[in-house]
Amino acid sequence: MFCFQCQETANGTGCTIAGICGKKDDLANMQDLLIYLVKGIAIVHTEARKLGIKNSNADEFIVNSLFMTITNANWDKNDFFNKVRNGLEIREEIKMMIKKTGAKLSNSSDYVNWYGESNLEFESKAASQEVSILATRDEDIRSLRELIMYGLKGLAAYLQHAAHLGYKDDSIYAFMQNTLAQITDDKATLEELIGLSMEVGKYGVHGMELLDTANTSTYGHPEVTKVNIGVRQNPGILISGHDLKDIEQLLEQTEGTGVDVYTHSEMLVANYYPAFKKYDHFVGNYGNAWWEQKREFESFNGPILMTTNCIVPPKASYKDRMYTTGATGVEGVTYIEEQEDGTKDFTVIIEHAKQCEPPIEIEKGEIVGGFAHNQVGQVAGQVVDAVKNGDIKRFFVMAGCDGRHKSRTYYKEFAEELPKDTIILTAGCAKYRYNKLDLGDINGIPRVLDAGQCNDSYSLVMTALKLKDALGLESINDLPLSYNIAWYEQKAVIVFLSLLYLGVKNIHVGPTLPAFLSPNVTNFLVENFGVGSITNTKDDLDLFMNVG
Ligand code: FSO
Ligand code: SF4
Repeated sequence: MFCFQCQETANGTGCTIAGICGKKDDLANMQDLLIYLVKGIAIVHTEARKLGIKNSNADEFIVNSLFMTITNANWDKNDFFNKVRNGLEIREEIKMMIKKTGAKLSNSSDYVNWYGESNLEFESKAASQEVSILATRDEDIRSLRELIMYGLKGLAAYLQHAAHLGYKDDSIYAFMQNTLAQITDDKATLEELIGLSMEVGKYGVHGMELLDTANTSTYGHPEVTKVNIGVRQNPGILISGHDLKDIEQLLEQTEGTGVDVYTHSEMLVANYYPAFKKYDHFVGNYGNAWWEQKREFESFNGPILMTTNCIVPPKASYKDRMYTTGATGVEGVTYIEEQEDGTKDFTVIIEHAKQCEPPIEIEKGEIVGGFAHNQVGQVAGQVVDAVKNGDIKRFFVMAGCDGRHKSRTYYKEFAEELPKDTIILTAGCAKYRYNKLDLGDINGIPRVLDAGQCNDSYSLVMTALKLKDALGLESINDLPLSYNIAWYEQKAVIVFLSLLYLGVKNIHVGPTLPAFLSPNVTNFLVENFGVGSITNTKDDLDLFMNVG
């Protein structure tokens, strides 16, 4: 195996024997094989599209497969066997459709031609060198191909949530597939791949915008909300991940059953949406970021529904209380299928909850969030006044991810050491490092403004654009705004590429730069975008506070 797609990769270079995340080499290889097949389907479907042939199964398959290979999403090797089998059928069906038109497929690579039937054949192909990331020998080409690939994986996650709510955009699917085809092309130059990675950022913005529209037109605009972090004395279900359609259905089905619902990690955002506030049994948020699952899932006592990554391989003590759905999977854990009519039946989880003890309280109190673009727009005047009269000196976008590394205490310390006349704009699970600190407010505006999930980084950009206009500035780079972003997995990569596409300069990415960025690609990002990493809180604060 070789995998270097996340921030916690072994020795900061790549996992080769087993993943730091827990991914074994056979699973890693099967994920590589699925990606290899996805590229093959993308090649044939891109050719088919030129002939006016469209196969919506291919669109769905590609999006779902990319999502399944995101860090900590799917741990079930059987899901990958099934997926590969299904993907081969789709690829062959499209080839047949092309053939019927009398046209000939111009690509004759192994991506479109390899075939296997048994799991054994799949495993042996999966372990072969040609399927590995390392098959691309040139480290700069490999770096750009993977930068693009991880951006597309992140984008796929957002597209799947949007599609779940009925929002699809064929132009994004077509772009995604054409791009996947291009990163298999040995003739693509470094310059072309750099251009392509910027295009991925452009579509990243479209994808996040699509999801924002899907979420807000279905559930209303997030609003300022105090979220309870304590517990009640009823049995509860904990729901984690990012999929709002899943929590909607869970809330509907648990109503009147005596079972409470709590969010974990990225699902916290559900508390901010008006549509979910009507449920009395929706108690609040339990716990912190994804990596604290082992402790927090144990003490929760009730069943846990994982709608997306991140899933930490579960401990035996709560594995039988875990359920997966969507792109996620864990061997031996019950998976909730979507039914023909598009709904999910959570009865088994609700009945399970009734047999469980109420959650053990691990915290008390409230956290405040819900500062997505619409809500911030409503207090924009107040914010602009505070900037003009000097009460707010600088904003810090501290969006992104949390993770296990000790070095991430930097973000807590950074938040604590920031001058009192600064505001943190956050989104994603990075916030758990500082959203429970008492950082106070400026003229009633909390010093930590949480927009929501990692995809709500889109909201932060909208906020920045609104501020830029209100302050009469030309570019968002003229704002008193710094970017100190924490990353972990591939959704953060699409957010990063989207920010670059929007022309945002001087983004600091930590706690370490991605291992998949080669020295030359890193130099390109430094020279053209001023991208940097982090050092220590004191030096970084000096740097940020003194940049005009
Ligand atoms: Fe991931 Fe990062 Fe959104 Fe977290 S990008 S790790 S669970 O912020 O949240 O999916
Ligand atoms: Fe290693 Fe991260 Fe890949 Fe897991 S996802 S195998 S930790 S690089």
